[in-house]
Amino acid sequence: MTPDEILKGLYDETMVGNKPAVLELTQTGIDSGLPPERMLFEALIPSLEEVGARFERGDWFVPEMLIAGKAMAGALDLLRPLLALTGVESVGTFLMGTVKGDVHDIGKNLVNIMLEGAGFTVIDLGVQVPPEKFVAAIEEHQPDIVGMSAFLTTTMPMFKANINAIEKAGLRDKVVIMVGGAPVTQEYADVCGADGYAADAATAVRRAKEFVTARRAAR
Ligand code: B1M
Repeated sequence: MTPDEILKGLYDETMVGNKPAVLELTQTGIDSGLPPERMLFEALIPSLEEVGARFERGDWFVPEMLIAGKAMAGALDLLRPLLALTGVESVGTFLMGTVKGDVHDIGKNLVNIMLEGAGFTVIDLGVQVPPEKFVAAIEEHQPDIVGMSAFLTTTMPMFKANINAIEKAGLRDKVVIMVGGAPVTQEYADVCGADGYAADAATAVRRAKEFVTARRAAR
């Protein structure tokens, strides 16, 4: 298969949630030396974006989103070792979670993979993380950065609730707080009192590195 055929196949089969075909095509891509970033950014992510657009238009429904998401997650599992470097000295510790009420995790997991690839130690609290769990994990792991993802306009207010809980626990000055997720904007991040925002995984890594460098310099 040519690279273009693999990419087109990945786009089409992710869209219809054909996980076995997506896994096979991802493996074919890996075996033939197709860069994992191309599979991600030229096929898998655009495919999920189209799924989202169809859902928004009312053409597709939750089951279609679910199977497409599962197919994408399977591909990410195969790509993870190629995207994440190993044996690199830790740049810093990043505590990450999707906020309470929100089960979306593909974007969060992708940010995690890219952070690990850049040398961060990532502690992933998973999805539906309540404020008290963020607080307990900060106390336990003492991360440099706390990252929160929200993918629904209805769950974005949890950023503020989490930040309030972190403040109340006397931990706000000890961590940098970054937020992100599909509906989040820089303006929203500012309003809820976060230190940083990124629209995508690559920008999240760049911002995280900048924050850690600034923290080290300030000590
Ligand atoms: Co849902 N969903 N979903 N969904 N889903 C969206 C998010 C939606 C935009 C679809 C749409 O209408 N176009 C819409 C939200 C609308 C809104 O509120 N603005 C939506 C909805 C409405 C819902 C339900 C309410 C549907 C329903 O039940 N009626 C429901 C809610 C469930 C809940 O959480 N309580 C629901 C459910 C689901 C599934 C479970 C079926 C499934 C999730 C599977 C999973 O994640 N395990 C699902 C899916 C797959 C999607 C879409 C199609 C794809 C999401 C995705 O994985 N994108 C999505 C449509 C879309 O996004 N276009 C949609 C790919 C991923 C790589 O991108 O997630 O944006 P993204 O992550 C990016 C950036 O956001 C950023 O970096 C990532 C990588 O570049 N980023 C950060 C993420 N976290 C960051 C943190 C940072 C910095 C950057 O710093 C800490």
